[in-house]
Amino acid sequence: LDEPLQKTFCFPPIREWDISQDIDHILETQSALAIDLGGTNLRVAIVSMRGKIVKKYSQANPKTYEARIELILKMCAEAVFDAVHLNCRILGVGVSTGGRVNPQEGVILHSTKLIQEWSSIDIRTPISDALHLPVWVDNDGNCAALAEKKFGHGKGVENFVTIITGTGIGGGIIQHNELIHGSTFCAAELGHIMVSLDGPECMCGSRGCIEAYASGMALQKEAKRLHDEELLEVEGMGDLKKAEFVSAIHLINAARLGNSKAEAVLRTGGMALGVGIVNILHVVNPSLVILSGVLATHYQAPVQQVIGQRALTSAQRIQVLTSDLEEPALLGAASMVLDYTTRR
Ligand code: ADP
Ligand code: BMX
Ligand code: MG
Ligand code: CA
Ligand code: ZN
Repeated sequence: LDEPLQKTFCFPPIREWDISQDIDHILETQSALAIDLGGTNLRVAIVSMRGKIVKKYSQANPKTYEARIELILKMCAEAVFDAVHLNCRILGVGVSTGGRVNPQEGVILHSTKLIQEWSSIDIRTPISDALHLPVWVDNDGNCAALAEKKFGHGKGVENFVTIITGTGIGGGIIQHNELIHGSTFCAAELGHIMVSLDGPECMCGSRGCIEAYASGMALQKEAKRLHDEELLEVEGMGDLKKAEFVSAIHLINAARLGNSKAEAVLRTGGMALGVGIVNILHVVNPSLVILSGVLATHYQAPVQQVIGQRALTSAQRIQVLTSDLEEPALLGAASMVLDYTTRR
């Protein structure tokens, strides 16, 4: 502009607008409340859009419907209160739970004995009524797959499968970038792939399921059996008193210290899981399998080995990775909220 005109239109200099700062702010503050209900634990977390767990709350999952709902609402109320002070804006609630879930209705259709009094349950209504927030629900293994897709090794991978070990074994299948739910919301119940005609009893009422061989609960049962027969203790493990609570962790420690009985249990678990995964490869032929949960690192090598021995040539080259996510089920629950509420 020439001088006189500049004087006539004397605008203040326009502030240089840094859009990346605004996006940063949104990613930091826009958050979801995530809930994960498992065979042992009930967890609630505030999760930011970036997939950061800002704060986490853990309790034992109560054994009755009434106590469970009461505790969920109490933990959520505490988290909503804390979110204000943490400068987190809660957009909605995502629920990850064991059991067959109809995500459209927000209903848990059926659960195994792993979670009692948890069949035909509308979980959406009590939470949305109490918190006045939209609520999304899906199965925990399915949520773990969503988390891998958004934040983990599944980013940009069109076809992959995830297996999550906890008290039970959960699964999730991403096919053409979408979760598979199946005709009655029972797809990807990968813990109940059967690898023998008889085999150990499973919490689902059947037998020979990979969950009955390789889950945290299966290993704990074997640990207890060995402990009762005084076969678990080995030198270097410290004193395992007769009455002490034994867990999968004791079994793993004993195996590491050379206890051959414990090693055999873990070997069988790894073999069962591996054969189960080979079956998955032959049904959906994913390019990647992601193992997550408490036992993932113990199973990666045996699973890879069984694939090498037992899979068809065309399925041999698929990758088996261990998840690098802290809490896949919780993060996946959050991702349902973050993806839906920001979709245009
Ligand atoms: P949930 O099944 O309730 O979702 P978790 O994923 O937290 O719960 O898994 C709990 C199960 O994992 C229990 O059976 C517990 O004994 C077992 N566990 C917890 N930590 C470890 C660990 N470090 N190594 C092996 N097993 C573990
Ligand atoms: C059970 C089953 C699955 C679940 C899996 C992992 C119920 C209640 N649960 O196989 O739906 O995905 O456990 O659950 O039917 P977790 O307890 O190990 O987290
Ligand atoms: Mg779980
Ligand atoms: Ca599943
Ligand atoms: Zn089963």
